[in-house]
Amino acid sequence: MTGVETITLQYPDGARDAEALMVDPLTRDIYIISKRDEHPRLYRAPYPQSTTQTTIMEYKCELPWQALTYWDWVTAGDISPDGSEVIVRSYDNGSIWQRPSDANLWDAFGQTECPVQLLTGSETLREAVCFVSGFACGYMTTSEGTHSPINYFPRIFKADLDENCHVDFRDFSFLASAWLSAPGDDNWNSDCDISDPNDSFIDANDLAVFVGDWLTNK
Ligand SMILES: [Ca+2]
Ligand SMILES: [Ca+2]
Repeated sequence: MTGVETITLQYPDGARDAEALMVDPLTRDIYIISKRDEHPRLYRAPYPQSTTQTTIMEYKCELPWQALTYWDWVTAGDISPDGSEVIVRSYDNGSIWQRPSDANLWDAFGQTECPVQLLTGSETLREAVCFVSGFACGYMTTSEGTHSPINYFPRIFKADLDENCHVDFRDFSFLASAWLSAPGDDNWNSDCDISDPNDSFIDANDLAVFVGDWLTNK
């Protein structure tokens, strides 16, 4: 290979096995999550990383991941392109954490954990995960070996009224504008009728769905 530089990293607390490597798009820091620890450990190599000297990484936190069992090791992770979310997968579990605005990446792991769906049956070694953005929002997973399928998991939120993959105040403004409206009203907006079932009226039933989505996908 050409055009490649080597970054040599060292753990501050002894050798560890690790398979999850992430780059923070906001800071360009490199993060590694340890694999075979009962509680996975997060390490940071701050930007700019040396290509001539060994960088001793900083230990930042343990992942508060109660679903993991002893053999359910972390195999992959990714940070969303806007830096607002972290997804981590193990053999059997996957979760997304929201990073508060203007916060450090490790602060995300102090936030509410949102478990996500994985296809553990058809993925034998379950080694990779990444966010998808741009044309769609969601995440992809795949496994080791040749001809491993790539699985796409769309994240669809009814409350994402402007379809930008986030549920936030901008979406809420649409719901508020259509509040207590019905077809024929000047402020009627059928997109806001997200209650289950749709009932051609915008009220607390739609707000309940909205709040649920907002708490899941900020
Ligand atoms: Ca939105
Ligand atoms: Ca409704």
